Amino acid sequence: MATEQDLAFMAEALVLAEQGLYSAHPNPCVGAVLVKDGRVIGRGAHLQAGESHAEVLALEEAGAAARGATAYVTLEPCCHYGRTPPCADALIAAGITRVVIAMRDPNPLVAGRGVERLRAAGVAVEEGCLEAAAEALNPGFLRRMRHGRPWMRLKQAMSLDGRVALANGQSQWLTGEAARADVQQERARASAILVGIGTVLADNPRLAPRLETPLRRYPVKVIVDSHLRTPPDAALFGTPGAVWIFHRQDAPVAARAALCAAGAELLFCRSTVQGLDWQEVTSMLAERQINEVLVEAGPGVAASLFAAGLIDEWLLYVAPLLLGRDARPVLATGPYSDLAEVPRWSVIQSSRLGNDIKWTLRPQER
Ligand code: AOF
Ligand code: ZN
Repeated sequence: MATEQDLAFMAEALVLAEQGLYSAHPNPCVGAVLVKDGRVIGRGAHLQAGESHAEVLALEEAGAAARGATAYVTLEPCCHYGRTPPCADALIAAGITRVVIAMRDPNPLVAGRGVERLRAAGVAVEEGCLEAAAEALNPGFLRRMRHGRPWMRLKQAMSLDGRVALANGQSQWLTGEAARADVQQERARASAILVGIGTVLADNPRLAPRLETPLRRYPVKVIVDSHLRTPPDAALFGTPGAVWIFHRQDAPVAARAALCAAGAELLFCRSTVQGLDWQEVTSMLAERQINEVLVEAGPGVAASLFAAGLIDEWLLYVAPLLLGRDARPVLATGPYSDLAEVPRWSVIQSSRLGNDIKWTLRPQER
C-alpha cells in the first residue's frame, strides 16, 4: 500500500515529468525522485528522446547515496536497450531497494518486464501510486502503444450559438488574445498539427507555434489533401517543422514533383467515397511515432473525424458573441430525433481566458 509519504514523493515526480511536455515526443514524459531517510537525494525528468531517462538522471544526482534508497518513478522503468540502456538495470546496479511506480509501461518492449526484472533482483516494487495522474500525462504515447493510433485533439473556436464562421467564411477572430495565446501552447505540445486542404486554401496558415522562446522540437505539419491542391508556395513551407501531405494514389504527378521540391513528404493513403480513410491516416501517423495530434481543421474535416469515432478530446474556445443563423455550425452531425441518441461529452476542464471560455471535452462512453 502506498503511504502518505509515497503519494507526496510521487506527486513531486509527476511535476518533474511535466518538464518534458513540449519536448519528450515520441517518448513519454517521465519523472523520477530518489528518497533516502525521508529526504530527496536525486531528481530527474526525461526531456528528449535519445537523452537520458528520468531514473538515470536522478541516479546521477544521487551518486553513491542511492544505495538503499527508494525510487519514485511515474512510469515502469524500462528493461530494453532502446536509444539508451535499461533503467531497471541501472536502479539495481545502484543498490535501490524499493521502487514505487505510478503505472506500467504499455510499450510492448517493456510491458511488465521492467517490474519483473526489479523483483527478480530482490527490489520491492509498489505499483499504481497516483496512476490516474500518470495516465493523464501521456495520452498520446499511451493511445499509440495501446491502440496503434495517436491521441486526436480537435481544436475549434465557436460563438455562443455554436458557429465557427459567418456564412461568407469570415472567422478571424472570434476569440481574444488570451485564448489565441493558449492555442500556441496547445500547438507546441502536439507531435503534429493536422489540417484539411480547405483550411490551407482558405486561410494559408503557418501552422507553427508562435512563441517567444524557440522550441527544442517543432510539430509536424500534416495536410490531408486527396488531390494535392496544396500550393507549393503556401506559408506553412516557410515555418519550422516537417510537412507531410496525405493524398490519394491518383493525385496529379506534376503536383507531386512541385510539393516534394517545396520540402513536403508525400504519403499515399487509401481512400473511401467520403475521402481519405481516417483509420489509415491515423495508423500511419502512429507508425511514424506521432503521439498527440492537434486537429485545426474546419467543420467538414471535424465532422468526418467525429463520424469515424476518432476524436479523443475536443478543445472548444467559446467566444461570447452571436454569428447568426446562417453562419457555419461547429460540428455538423445528426439529424437526431431522440435525445437518448445524441452524442454527449464530459467536461474535463473549463477555464476562463480573458473574455472567452475554454472547454476540454471528451466523448462519453455509450
Ligand atoms: C523509462 N524512463 O524516462 C522513459 C521511458 O529509445 P529510448 O531508450 O529512449 O526508450 C524509449 C522507451 O522507453 C519509450 O518508448 C518508453 O517505453 C520508455 N520510456 N522509460 O524507464 C524514462 N522516458
Ligand atoms: Zn528507461
